[in-house]
Amino acid sequence: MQTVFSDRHHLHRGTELKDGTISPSFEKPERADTVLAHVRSAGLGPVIEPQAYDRACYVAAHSERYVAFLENAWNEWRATGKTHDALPLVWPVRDLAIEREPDFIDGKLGFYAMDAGAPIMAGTWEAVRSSADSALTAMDLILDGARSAFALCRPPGHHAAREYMGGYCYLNNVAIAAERCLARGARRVAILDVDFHHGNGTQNIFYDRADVLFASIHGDPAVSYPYFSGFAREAGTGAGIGCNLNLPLPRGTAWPQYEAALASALTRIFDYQPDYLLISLGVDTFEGDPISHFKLTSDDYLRLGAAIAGTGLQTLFVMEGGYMVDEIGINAVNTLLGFDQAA
Ligand code: SP5
Ligand code: ZN
Repeated sequence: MQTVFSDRHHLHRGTELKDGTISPSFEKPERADTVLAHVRSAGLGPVIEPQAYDRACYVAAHSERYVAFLENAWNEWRATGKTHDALPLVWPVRDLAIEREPDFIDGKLGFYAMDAGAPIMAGTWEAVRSSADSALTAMDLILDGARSAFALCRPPGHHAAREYMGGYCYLNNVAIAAERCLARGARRVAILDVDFHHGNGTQNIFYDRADVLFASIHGDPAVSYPYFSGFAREAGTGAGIGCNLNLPLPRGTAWPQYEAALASALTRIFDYQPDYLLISLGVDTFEGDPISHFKLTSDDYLRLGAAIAGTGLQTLFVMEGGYMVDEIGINAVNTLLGFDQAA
């Protein structure tokens, strides 16, 4: 299968508050470079650059004012004299005012964020655009007839909601690709999220919709980030009731238990009869991941890819999380090889 990748992800290299200090984020440029090296050494297929897409493609999944915020945030931050990464430090929770966008950047950052995990620096917007454009370009390969494609996206996207960033995510790449499908004539699209963390942003964007089925297998939010979404009772609202499937699993989950949840997600997806399948491919379910708590092995990713191929659907893989830099390439590419071998 073809991989879509942009070097421009290097323009974003964020910091993170952890262990009482600010230090380089787990979500670092070496992640994507390692995956790319394994795509090449495994002979997965050609690697191409993304096309440039109009911002209307991003606004299909996000609000206009949120995209404008992402475009302008660094310049507004810089205008206050600061040169370090922009981070929010105040959030409009519970009874605080959520109706009005603040005028000043410190307030805007909190207004448009769920956590302090999505720092903005000088090159962030260029990197974020290149990541979304990679998902769009790979989606177009599939819409033009390819059985599968791999969008090697960085930064990741699945925590980004219609109007907020968080969890290393800014634009929701898989949601933007799903909207592309629908804009190009698909009737129904299914998204399967196998990142360790619940894809709260993707759920948020499609929660009231019947034309996108969102299914996610993830760490139980009672004990795992993002804590405030991903529970099994979240099944959709309005026209979208029944089109959101959360399968939370306990800490320590290994392949046998994971496979059972995967089988039920794939059954639901098959019954939905989507025109296309989009995978939010996080490999932070790996046993060695530094921030997550499942126990999948590198061989298990071959099984994951084969199971996904069993749906028979045209499938887009979109890179999300995975933080053990030494193994992330093996695990992501094993998923794709497992798919190819079974397809
Ligand atoms: C896309 C994705 O996988 N985002 C994950 C965001 C997780 N944010 C919470 C990180 C908490 C890190 N705590 C590390 C403690 C290890 N010593
Ligand atoms: Zn994750």
